[in-house]
Amino acid sequence: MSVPAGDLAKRLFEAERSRTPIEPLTTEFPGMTVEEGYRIQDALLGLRLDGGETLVGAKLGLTSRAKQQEMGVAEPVHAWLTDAMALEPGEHLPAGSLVQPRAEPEIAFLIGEELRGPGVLAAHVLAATAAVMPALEILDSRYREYGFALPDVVADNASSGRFLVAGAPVRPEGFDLRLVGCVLERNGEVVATAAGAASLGHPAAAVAWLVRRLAARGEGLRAGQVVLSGGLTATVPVEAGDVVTARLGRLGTAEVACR
Ligand code: OOG
Ligand code: MG
Repeated sequence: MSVPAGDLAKRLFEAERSRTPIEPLTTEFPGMTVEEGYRIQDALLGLRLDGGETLVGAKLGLTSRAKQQEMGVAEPVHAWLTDAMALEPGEHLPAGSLVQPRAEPEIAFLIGEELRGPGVLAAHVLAATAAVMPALEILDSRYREYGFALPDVVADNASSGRFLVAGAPVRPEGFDLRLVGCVLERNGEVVATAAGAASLGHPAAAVAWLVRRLAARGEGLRAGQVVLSGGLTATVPVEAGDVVTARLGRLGTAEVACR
């Protein structure tokens, strides 16, 4: 028997709107599959679009060992990004707008040419990328204390909250994205370090994995879309008064102040 995807999407949508965390869906539906999680995620996107939001791209999650160990989930996931989730450089994050915000450093891709199909590799992704930029994702789970299994986090749009894409756009040519250093700071203190290779070996390989997964559903990435290629380090919790900074070598710096 399948789960009521539309109803569960509404439950997650309402939890986000009311900032009231809920029990993981798998508590009520222990047999829920990852596939059903993606159906709920798509229904949730439908609710956002009906509410006036615009699809601006996609995100990868749980692509680095640091993240998989932190969350106890050993498989990558993907989810959607809308304009309502975007922070512009310099914009403050109102602490009260999210329930349990956690920040993570990522490398963002601005897609320059359509990417679709089951045979897409990292090389195709790099050739179709207009620019790479430093990013911070501010996660927020709809589940109490981020307690979830794989199907739950998929349904919850991979804990999407807000995201900032910053820096000056850099073409992904002439250097190795695996070797881009990553330093995450909170209030000037270094809390985690990594390199681009943390995300599935190469951030472009992570994006290629996403494109192949979308191809299996008849979808792809369009020119102009933004992709977050996966958190490189474990997250750091943020609260009012915190400034969180992601330094990503030659890509530059993304910084968010929370108040
Ligand atoms: C799931 C979202 C993971 C990432 O970059 O790994 C994610 C979570 O950690 O709550 O966005
Ligand atoms: Mg992320």
